[in-house]
Formats: sequence, structure tokens, C-alpha cells
Amino acid sequence: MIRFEQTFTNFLLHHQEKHNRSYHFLILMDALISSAKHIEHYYLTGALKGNLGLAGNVNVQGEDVLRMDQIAHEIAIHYLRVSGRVVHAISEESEKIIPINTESGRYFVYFDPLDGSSNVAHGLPVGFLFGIAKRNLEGPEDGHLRAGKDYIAAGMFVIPTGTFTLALKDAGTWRFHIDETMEFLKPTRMVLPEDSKDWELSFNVANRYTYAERVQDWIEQNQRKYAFRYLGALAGDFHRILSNGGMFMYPAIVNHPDPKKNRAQGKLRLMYEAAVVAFMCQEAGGTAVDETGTPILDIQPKEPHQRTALYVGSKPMVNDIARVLLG
Ligand code: FDP
Repeated sequence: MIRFEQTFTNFLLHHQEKHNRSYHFLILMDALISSAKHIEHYYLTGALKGNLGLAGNVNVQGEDVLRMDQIAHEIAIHYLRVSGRVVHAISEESEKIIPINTESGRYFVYFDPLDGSSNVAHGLPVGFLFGIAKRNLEGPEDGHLRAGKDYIAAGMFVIPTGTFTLALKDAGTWRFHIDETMEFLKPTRMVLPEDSKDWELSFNVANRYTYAERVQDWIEQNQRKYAFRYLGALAGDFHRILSNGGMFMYPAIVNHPDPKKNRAQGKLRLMYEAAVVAFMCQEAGGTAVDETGTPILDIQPKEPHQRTALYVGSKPMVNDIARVLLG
């Protein structure tokens, strides 16, 4: 007997129909899925074709640009453009906001097409993360940058593993798997497990002594209770937390022996990293805060590439560290 699973398209069509929504969002999602499949193709053959190395230039944030970063950015912008549904996009790979269809576009898309650069040379998992907000359809639209609480959806592809996770506002977080025909299938609702037996803690241990003392103390008191996992690519690490529960954190760096290497504002980008996983986490029953204990989804971005510290995962654990952070 052949076993058939529901396709992503079928799932989304039913979702839109049930909530009396337009088809525009489907066209946008089709563009993101086409982008992810295309990026995945380049990534899988990257080592063979020499695409996993440096592009030879440095971006505005002072980081070496990888050839795959450029390819992934170009692919995503192409599909977003032809969708006709995007007002403007913010990409990790472009300093400026990218105007796309400023007249009749309907959505704002904030994305990082290839997140987790230290894994690229090895062909190991990276993420394509995105958040989506909607333009004001009732009145004038000033195009201001949206906080995570104003996203209507957020998701991530873990490339090249063939997994895709999408959170829809007030409708849950869903995981899909790619099949041999490159179709995403089998919607599975993700809910963070309440039972702490499988909870994990995920952070870069090498940074541990550069964190604020109160964070170091919290780690000291809690580390023995949990398994420890760190892949070095937010999408992959957060993928595990969504399944097993626990917490991923990238705290502010305030005690580095070389003060120039401190990152008091945190490392991760608010609009296309932290708010994306915070949105997925909230829809799965979890929560996320920054270094001051403020909910990530409440932070109003002031600029496209704003950074933040991030603590994201199971509510009891994130609330516990938030209490410490709030002092
Ligand atoms: P990367 O810098 O390697 O692109 O901001 C992105 C990110 O990866 C995340 O995906 C990842 O969780 C984190 O930074 C890894 O940083 P460290 O190498 O400092 O641990």
C-alpha cells in the first residue's frame, strides 16, 4: 500500500480557506519554497562545484562574504520579485532595504538566506530564516520596520536536511519534510514538550566566561540538569529545541578579555534571526527574551540589521533566566 501524506500546498490552501484569507500569501509562500529548493540544490552540489568557499569580498558588517551567501541571496530576491507580492525585503546580505514592488506589494519579508556560516565550508546544516509582516491595507503605509509581534508568519528551512518549519499567527507551528519529488509533506504540529526529561541547553560554551556574571551563575546552577547540544547554526539548534524542549541562548558578550570583542548588544540579528525563532517558539507554546528580560517579539527595530541577545525555548526555563536578567 502506498502511504500518502498531505502536501504543504494542500495544508496551506485549507488554512487560507478556513480563515477566509486571500490567495496572495500562497503566492508568497510558493516563492519562498522555490527559493529554498533552489538554494538547497546549490548547497548539495556546493563542494563538487566549488561553491562552498569565500566570494572574496567583505560585507558591511565586516564579515567575509561566502560564495553561497551571494548565490542564496540572489535566488531569494529573484523569487520574491517575480511573486509580485513583496513591498520591500530586508536580507542579511544587503545593507539597505531592498524595494521590490512598492506600489502594489502586500508583504514585507525579512530574511537570512544562509545562516550559520561556519558550517558552510563543511556542507553541514545551515538555515534559511524568514519573517513576514503585512502592509497596512486599511490606510496609508509608512513602511516602518515591524516588531516580531506584528509578523503574520515566520519560518525556517534547515538546508540541506529537507525540513521546513512554519509558524502562522495564532495557528501554530508546523513542520514539513521533503519527499523524493521535492514536495514538502506531512504537516506535524510542534508543541514544546512540558516534560523536562529531554530538554536541552544550547549555547557556544567557548563564550561562557564572557557572559554577564549573573548568566554565568545561572549556567553553573543549571547545566547538570540538561543535555548540551550546539551545532553553530541557529536554525539547526532551534530545530532541536522545538522538538525536545529546553533553551537556545546567545547572551550578550560583556566580559571578553579583549574588550574590543565584547558584544553588549548581542550577536544575532533581531529581524531575521531572533524574532523569527521567537515567533515560531511562541506559536509552539514557548517564549523568548533579550538580555534585559524584554520579550523579543516586543522589541521595535530601529534599523534593519539591529542585533540582540537571545534566550529562546521552553517557558519555565526562559522565564527562569528572565527573572535573573531582570535582576
Ligand atoms: P554564523 O555567525 O556562523 O553565521 O548569526 C549567525 C550565527 O551563525 C547563528 O546561525 C549561530 O547560531 C551563531 O551565529 C553562531 O555563532 P558562534 O560561531 O559565535 O557560536
